[in-house]
Amino acid sequence: MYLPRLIVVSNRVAIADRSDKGSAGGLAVALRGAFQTHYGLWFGWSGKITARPTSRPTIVEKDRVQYVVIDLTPRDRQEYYNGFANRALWPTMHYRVGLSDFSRADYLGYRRVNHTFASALAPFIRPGDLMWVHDYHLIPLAEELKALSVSNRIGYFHHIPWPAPEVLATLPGTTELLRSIAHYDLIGTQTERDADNLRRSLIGDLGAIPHKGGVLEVGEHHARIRSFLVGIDATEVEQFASRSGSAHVVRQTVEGLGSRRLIIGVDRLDYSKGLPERMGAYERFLLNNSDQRGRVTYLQIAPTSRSEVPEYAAVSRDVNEALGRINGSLGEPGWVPIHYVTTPYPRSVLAGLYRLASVGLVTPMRDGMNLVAKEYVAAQNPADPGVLILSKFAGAAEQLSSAVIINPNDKLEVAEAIRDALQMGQEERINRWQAMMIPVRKYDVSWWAAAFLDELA
Ligand code: ADQ
Repeated sequence: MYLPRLIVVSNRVAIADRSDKGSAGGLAVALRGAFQTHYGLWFGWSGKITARPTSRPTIVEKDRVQYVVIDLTPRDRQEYYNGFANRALWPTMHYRVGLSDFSRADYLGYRRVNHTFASALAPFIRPGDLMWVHDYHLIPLAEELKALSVSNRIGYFHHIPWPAPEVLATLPGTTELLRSIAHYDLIGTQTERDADNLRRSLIGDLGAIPHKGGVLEVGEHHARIRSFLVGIDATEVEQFASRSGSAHVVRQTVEGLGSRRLIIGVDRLDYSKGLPERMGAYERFLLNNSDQRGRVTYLQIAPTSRSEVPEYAAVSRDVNEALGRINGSLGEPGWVPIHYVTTPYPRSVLAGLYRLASVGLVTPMRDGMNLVAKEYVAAQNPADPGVLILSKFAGAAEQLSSAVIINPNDKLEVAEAIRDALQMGQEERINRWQAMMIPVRKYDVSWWAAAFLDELA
């Protein structure tokens, strides 16, 4: 079967690495699957900074993929990446309007870098290539490419939530971004709720005309908007988890636990993941169930991310404050209530740790999908699975309705869910787990990439 060449564009490019090193980021994990079937090219920022602007890319070939990367200037990184993308768009799209900090200079920097990306990429594009652009950093890219006479089909996948129109409208510049996004032929969101929010913004703000099949006519453009819930490589996680017992970290954890039961959380350190709130709920659980003190251990793995953005330093302080308070006031000689580590782990080790845990705590305040929820489920022992506690505000809740679904803003509800999960009988655990494994296996990462690319082609 003939497959067109695939060009993937994302802010950062993760050059393939078979060493199974940990990379804490959902996008890199998800995209690895897309290149397993298509020959292709991956374009984006190298992660490096150079003093002078350059649009001459560096090219690296590896495992059937050509990586084409450019460096950014300190100003680009500040305005485009730390600024508009991560201090304005990210909080607004996660419904944290109060944390959003708009600056016109950052917005102009965001548009400028999108223009730089388009100019550097255009010479590599051949007729017939399928183009797939990823995430909120690059909303204007199709418009920039089309201005350079690129006429290929271009799809866009939005990995984070698309907020309700009233929320989006609080951020200056978004009417222009809506005009830009309409240049894509296909726009994928995680959930139907996100797709609906985007359609409502386009209709309300730009007077777009809805047609059959989720297509919107926006001026001279026709964009199709559909949800494609992103999946994981379920088979890999299952295999890693069932073989992970010998890994050093896993053995060490087993020894350290003794007869205690493990509760696990794995997240990038980000305010959207609700870590201080989660720790507060665990504290409430220990206060209300004093018989559980010394009988459970909560392991929170949270590698730092975006540390140059002030709100991330603030969440790090909040986490450390909660950690000190809880471990100081509830810990006892020989028992630490929360173990907190900031190290990235290989995927195989993470899978082993998930499998050890009686409870998976996935309680984001908002999340596009949340792959950790699916990884936790896939890693469980089928005969004796643990219980997933999942926020209703994670996209994953749309598929994993057999998890224990909670509202992360209600500490007591989460505390009670932890208690119930620890007490849940084997039959109920198995029933819930089997129900969740059906979508986790069926709608895996290969399904996601194939479904999007088929539709785009
Ligand atoms: P993220 O916000 O990064 O992703 P998530 O979906 O949970 O969140 O993905 C994180 C990934 O990083 C997981 O695969 C996890 O295993 C890995 N990871 C986390 N901590 C790690 C550690 N210490 N060591 C190694 N690996 C670690 C964004 C959106 C999500 C969306 C994804 C994919 O915010 O909502 O699900 O993209 O679309």
